[in-house]
Amino acid sequence: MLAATSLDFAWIDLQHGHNSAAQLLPQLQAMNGSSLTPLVRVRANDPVSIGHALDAGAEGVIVPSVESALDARRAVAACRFPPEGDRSYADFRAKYMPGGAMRPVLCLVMIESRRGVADIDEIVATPGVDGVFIGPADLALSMGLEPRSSIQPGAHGDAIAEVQASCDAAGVVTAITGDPEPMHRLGFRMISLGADLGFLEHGLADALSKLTGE
Ligand code: 3PY
Ligand code: MG
Repeated sequence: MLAATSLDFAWIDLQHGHNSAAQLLPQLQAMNGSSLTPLVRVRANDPVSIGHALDAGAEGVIVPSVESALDARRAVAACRFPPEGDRSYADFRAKYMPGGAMRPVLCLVMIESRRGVADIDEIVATPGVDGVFIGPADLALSMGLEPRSSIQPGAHGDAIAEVQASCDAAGVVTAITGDPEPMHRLGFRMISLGADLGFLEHGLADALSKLTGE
């Protein structure tokens, strides 16, 4: 269904939600070959999870909780074959994709903590980091705030603006989740519109309210 929309990308979440690594392959098969770029948020910054997602046909990975240049180098190394990195070669499925098993893939690192914001310049300067995905909820938690997916005025908003400015200066894309309209006004050009369960919840609430008037 997603592949038939005009979305530019979709991400399959293996960090949160209840998708499993076994479900990943058919989900990617359904999206490969469409105009949509399938990304996978891996469960953690570890080479096995990252390699598995890329071998299964992801066009890129979103790596959670990157807090330092060391974390960023680890994520990049898992995405790139030698000499740039140390990704292990497997050609079972990926070789049938356009570009083959060694096709270029995106490495997006998530900034979602105060520590990540503090090290943002070093993180975006890491060769091979294609973009930054901001996690507003975890970032808020790390600042002692409510874990909302929106941008909160004050220190939270300032931290997000700082990340955006560093990414712009380094020439890497900044992506974010949350309410798309304000995010777009703030200059974000890669925006995650929401999640399947949220759409289901809101769609059901809308349908019910039409019936009950509540
Ligand atoms: C966050 O807001 O922390 C996220 O990871 C968004 O998915
Ligand atoms: Mg998060």
